[in-house]
Amino acid sequence: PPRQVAELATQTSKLAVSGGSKTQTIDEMMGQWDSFKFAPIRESQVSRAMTRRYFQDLDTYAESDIVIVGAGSCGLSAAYVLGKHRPDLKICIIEASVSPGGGAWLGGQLFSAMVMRKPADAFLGEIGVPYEDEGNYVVVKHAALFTSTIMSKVLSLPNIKMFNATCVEDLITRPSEEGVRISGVVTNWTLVSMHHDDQSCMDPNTINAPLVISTTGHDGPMGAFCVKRLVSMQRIEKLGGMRGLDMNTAEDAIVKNTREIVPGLIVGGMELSEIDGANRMGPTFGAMVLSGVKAAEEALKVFDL
Ligand code: AHZ
Repeated sequence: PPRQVAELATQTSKLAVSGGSKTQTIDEMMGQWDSFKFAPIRESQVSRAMTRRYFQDLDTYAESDIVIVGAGSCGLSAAYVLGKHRPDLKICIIEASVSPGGGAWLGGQLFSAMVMRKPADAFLGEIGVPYEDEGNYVVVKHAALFTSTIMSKVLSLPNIKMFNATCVEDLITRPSEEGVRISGVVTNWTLVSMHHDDQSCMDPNTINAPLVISTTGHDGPMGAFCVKRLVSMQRIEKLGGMRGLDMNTAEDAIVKNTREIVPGLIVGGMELSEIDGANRMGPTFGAMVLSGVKAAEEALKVFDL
């Protein structure tokens, strides 16, 4: 009966509160497994704990200050700098994959170590990732150490929300003196976006923002999304197309060319190589983090006005 259900819910939430307040350390827990018991819970509490927060976040970030598209090494670095410097800005990250991090979980091919050329070691020092100094470059013992650390820093910031398993499938535009200004993003669950061709119409959702930073990587099933859309909406004539690998040329070019491509859209990381016809650098990540820093700096100029 509904009354009993309500009473049980009240009881379990009281128990959960008292259970939660009696904090036991892990060391105290060890060796006590015979008497071990979790604090009780009602299933609906779990559902509500998740959905209430998610829908609150959707509401809060429907009007964001900055949207970052793509949570690879470049996007996460940009998010870190922005979130740290401007705790007053609402920063929303949209990541197509369930697992954020892009190509930065391994150092290259399937090898673990991650190389960063100097002076990008400054970024590792900033976020507290240890490395071996090899002279002109440094080596992090596992790329996942870098990626998990930057991600934990970014996700701990109160003014940043990441919506993963969600992709940007279009850009919001507004007429402006320069022709068009990018004013936000059109989103959908990635799994829904992947089925537009075999299901009936499944309309998307939107996020308004005066500034979008796109870091969706080089061309691929999802990559280079925003710059490809700029071509199809006739804001740029054509893509230069990423060129062959040259570490020295490529990394300098990516950092140098990190910029606002059309009003309201800053592009960073490997997505840039598709516009500019720049070389790829392969498995060296200094340009990704410093392009993220520069993209953040470009964005901050807009908000510092
Ligand atoms: O899932 C993508 C990845 O996590 C995400 N993404 C792509 N399209 C998206 C869309 N909506 C939302 N439409 C989208 N998310 O963007 C992220 C891109 O991460 P990445 O690691 O591919 O790009 P990056 O520019 O941050 O780093 C590039 C790393 C590379 S590639 C490379 C080479 O090929 O030579 N070398 C380096 C260092």
